[in-house]
Amino acid sequence: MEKKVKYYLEISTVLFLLLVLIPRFLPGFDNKKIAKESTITTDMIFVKGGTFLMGIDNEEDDEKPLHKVYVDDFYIDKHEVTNAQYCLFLNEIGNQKEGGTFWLDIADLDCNILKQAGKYMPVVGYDDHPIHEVTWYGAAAYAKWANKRLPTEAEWEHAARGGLKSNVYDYSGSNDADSVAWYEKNSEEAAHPVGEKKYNEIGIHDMSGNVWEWCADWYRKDYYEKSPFENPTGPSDGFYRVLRGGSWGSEKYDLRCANRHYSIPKESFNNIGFRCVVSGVEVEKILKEKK
Ligand SMILES: [Ca+2]
Ligand SMILES: [Ca+2]
Ligand SMILES: [Ca+2]
Repeated sequence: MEKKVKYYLEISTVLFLLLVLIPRFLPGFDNKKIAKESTITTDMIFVKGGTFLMGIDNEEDDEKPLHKVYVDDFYIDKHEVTNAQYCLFLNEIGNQKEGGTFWLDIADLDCNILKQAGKYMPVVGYDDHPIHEVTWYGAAAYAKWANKRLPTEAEWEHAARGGLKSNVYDYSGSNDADSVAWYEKNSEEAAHPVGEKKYNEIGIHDMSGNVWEWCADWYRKDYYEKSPFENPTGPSDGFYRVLRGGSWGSEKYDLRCANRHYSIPKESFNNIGFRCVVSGVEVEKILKEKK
């Protein structure tokens, strides 16, 4: 190699390393925070708080009674968390054990994330597919890493129903399941890339179908009979965590906004994923700090 070329390459390597490394040691530099600010404006939907009707009478027992609930303002992910997003988290934090199982069941043949040369990456063609084979713990850990949290069951239902702009559809965004959801009739037995179906009244995709979504709450069948009116957060303990929305393998009936389902938090399946929320007050705080 010519001396000049070699010299240039060495200088550019040093410059590159300085540019990458120096900001990490400057005060106030916080990768995660920056990620969070940008994702709030581009990847999250503002859901105006207020009073809405949660549940439904005359369907499954755990959905009754129809009752008034108030929730505060919050932001919710426009899409289910994807394999590409989950890999960013795994490459920073690792795949840890919690509750007796790994956050991501990477040994399961259905899992669309691989570990190669110590790095997690989506299987080719699966970047934009929703993460699945993830436990409730794995969902909650991702949310915490992203400075977000899992939605309460009440927040999830308020958002799925279209917030204060709700048209009171059966499914999130329509009474026609095919226009808004991947489910047993149209999915060909697999999840699809997020955001391909029509969004709901306030711009959120795939709340009905594609993958079930873990919520923060413990599940209890009779919870609605005596749940608090304001910002309910579920029973104080339990055995199952709440799942919402139905999946690519569900019957239409399970896609309903009011439908409730549940699973054991340390278990993972090829039809369960999640999305995250941030409280409105948290976002205000971040925006104020930015000014
Ligand atoms: Ca979903
Ligand atoms: Ca149900
Ligand atoms: Ca599994």
